Amino acid sequence: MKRSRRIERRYRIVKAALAGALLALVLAGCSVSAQEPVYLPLVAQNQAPTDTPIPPTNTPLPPTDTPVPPTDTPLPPTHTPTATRAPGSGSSVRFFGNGRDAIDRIVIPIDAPERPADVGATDFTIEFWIKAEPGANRGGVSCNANDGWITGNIVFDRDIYNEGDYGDFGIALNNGAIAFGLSVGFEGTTLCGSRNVADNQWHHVAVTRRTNGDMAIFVDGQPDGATRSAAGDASYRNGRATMWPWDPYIVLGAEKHDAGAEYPSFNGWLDELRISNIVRYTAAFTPPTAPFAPDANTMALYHFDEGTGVNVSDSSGAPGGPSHGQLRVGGNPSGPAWSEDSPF
Ligand SMILES: [Ca+2]
Ligand SMILES: [Ca+2]
Ligand SMILES: [Ca+2]
Repeated sequence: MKRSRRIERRYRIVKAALAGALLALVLAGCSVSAQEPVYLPLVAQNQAPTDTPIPPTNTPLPPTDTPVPPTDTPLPPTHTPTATRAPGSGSSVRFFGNGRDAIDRIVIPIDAPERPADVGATDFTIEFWIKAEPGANRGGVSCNANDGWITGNIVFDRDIYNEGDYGDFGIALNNGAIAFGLSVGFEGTTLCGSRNVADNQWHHVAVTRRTNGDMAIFVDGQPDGATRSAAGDASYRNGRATMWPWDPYIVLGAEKHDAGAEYPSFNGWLDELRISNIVRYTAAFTPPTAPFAPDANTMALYHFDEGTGVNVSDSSGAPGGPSHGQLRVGGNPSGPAWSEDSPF
């Protein structure tokens, strides 16, 4: 009995001690609980570190050497034909080779709607009179190369940007001689003549092309080179979609896309441009001695005798026409300028 009381007393002591310990734990818990607000900043530290890299807000720009299409979408000429050419009152157009900002050139729309000046589905001839001062056109072309003509001083530009699709072509000065290039799809070449036309005299130039691929150049009625290259339709495909606003145009006197200094424009005079849907010359001939008169194969004819204003009239009378054009004037000296220096 005495022993069991002693045990009971010890049990009470232990019990009391346990109770005390439990109380202490509870108090300690209350203490931690009461201090929780103190640790709120620690919660804030769990937010994203402020030194996390922030994505750059300046979206990368495309390389600056990527050709950007001009934003001034050209409008087709709206004027009515004048066709009031007085004999002996001829003029020409004088380009200065400014070659930028779509200035110093003549533009002729050929699509939407399709115009007769859009030759190439059949055989064709392009001919004109040209005059240039020695040394004023220093561009050179890559002869016998596809698209080689585009680095010459461009006189007649029926290029489309990049590959030729149905086809594209152009005529340029190659160190004073004529170069005629044409492509169909990925195939094509540049035919180089050797006769100098940059001697400050007027010269008659004709280029011919057959759909079998035959190409030829004539200067002052003399053969100046011939070759056979890509066959097929070299016209501008009707309704062709493009992001390059000058694709569906013939451009005279400049590289139509203003792609850079390596594609120079023409510095000199141009007159009496005729575009035909047949090959008119197959051997030496006497150059014309008077302005052309339209016939059934004349698809476009420009006398450039307006002498003022920005409109150039197509006098061909071709069905589906006319294929009028416009001067886009600018630069220093300001071109194109009307000139009384002309063969007709
Ligand atoms: Ca004229
Ligand atoms: Ca092209
Ligand atoms: Ca067409």
